[in-house]
Amino acid sequence: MPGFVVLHAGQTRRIEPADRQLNRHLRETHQKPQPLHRKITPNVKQSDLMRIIVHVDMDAFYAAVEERYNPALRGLPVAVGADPKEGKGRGVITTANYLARKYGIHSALPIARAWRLAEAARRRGEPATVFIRPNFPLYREVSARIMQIFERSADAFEEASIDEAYLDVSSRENFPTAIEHMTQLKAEIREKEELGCSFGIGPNKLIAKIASGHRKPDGLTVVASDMVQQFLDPLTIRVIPGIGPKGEAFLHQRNIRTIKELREIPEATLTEWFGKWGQRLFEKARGIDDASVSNEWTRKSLGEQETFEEDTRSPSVVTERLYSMAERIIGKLREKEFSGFRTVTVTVRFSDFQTSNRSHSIKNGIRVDNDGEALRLLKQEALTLLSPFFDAQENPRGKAIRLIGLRLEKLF
Ligand code: TTP
Ligand code: MG
Ligand code: MG
Repeated sequence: MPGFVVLHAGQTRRIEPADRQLNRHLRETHQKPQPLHRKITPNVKQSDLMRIIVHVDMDAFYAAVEERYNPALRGLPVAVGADPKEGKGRGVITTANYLARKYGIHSALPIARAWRLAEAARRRGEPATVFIRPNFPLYREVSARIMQIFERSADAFEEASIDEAYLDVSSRENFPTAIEHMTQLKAEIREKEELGCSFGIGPNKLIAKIASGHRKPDGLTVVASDMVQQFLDPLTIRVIPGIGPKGEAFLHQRNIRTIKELREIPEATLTEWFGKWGQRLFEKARGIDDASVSNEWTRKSLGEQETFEEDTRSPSVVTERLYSMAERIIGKLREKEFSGFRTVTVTVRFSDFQTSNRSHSIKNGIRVDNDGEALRLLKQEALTLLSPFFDAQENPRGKAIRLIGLRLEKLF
């Protein structure tokens, strides 16, 4: 029985999430089961709850974009990078598609060496490699569109590089729903952008990132929290973000090749070798990572989301929650010593997971120095933004609401 689940396109496998396991245990011991739709109570810190973090990385990104816009390239080995000048070129490969990788061509390889590898393959009778100069504006444009798709699908989103992102989907509550959703997302990217990507799902960013690289291309690797150590142990230390060629060589000299071997090194030894980074490495070897998923802009905003115990159609229930969020958010705003805000956003997620945001910006902003007044104005703004979700235009089929969020942006 594998400790973690690797899903490829079209494959599914049943996973028993921790909360179902817990409930089975509770029932067997004649205790009351917990509701599966966990309510995120405002005074429970997110770090106290089980998180579900996704990392997604596009497959052979620059090369895949080139293939998408030039179908003649499909099925051929493609290397994107400097001009090879028949083997005399300077510069490096930015990336190669998976066919070219079979020849040993990869990112950061000197272009002249890539050329020699391609020539050698050609002489063996294999297809010739197509060398292409990078078209960065195109990659940025495609990246921006993909990021928008990812961003819509998460409670919190972080663009980690041109072709990768972290999504916090904790409010989707369990691994199976997250898996289903990410499978859909993968299909959506394939359909809209004709590109492949690999997903990793885990209890934190570190595990999600390692998982997304575990099976590439077109992978979906899921590591539940109780499987973390089993997943990590046999892997090479090189998969740990921050261990580059130098760190790897240093550890190899000390006979440390796998994460299991790294885990056997005492913390004091690691700090002696690496200083403060040694402490982080000690944690990473154990799959520990508390970093939150956040883009710079999210730090400049303040908000809360809450999933209802049961989906609701009651305006008074939703309004009441929204008002109490408003109170807490104004409190936080003052705690963090901001003077005010300019934009208010209300998020509504319906029972079918369709999620909509409505925002309003107030030209001169709302100041929090007169606390009572700011709260009154915020409640008014929030209610104005919320009410259309109850009318036939925004919600023609009268869907029930699953989650509500309130966020203040453009803080000052
Ligand atoms: P990666 O995600 O590292 O690589 P990739 O998407 O090409 O391939 P895969 O993820 O399937 O292994 O990097 C994303 C893009 O960033 C890549 O397409 C080109 C660029 N890049 C460089 O320009 N130089 C580099 O050294 C690397 C690693 C990537
Ligand atoms: Mg990639
Ligand atoms: Mg990447």
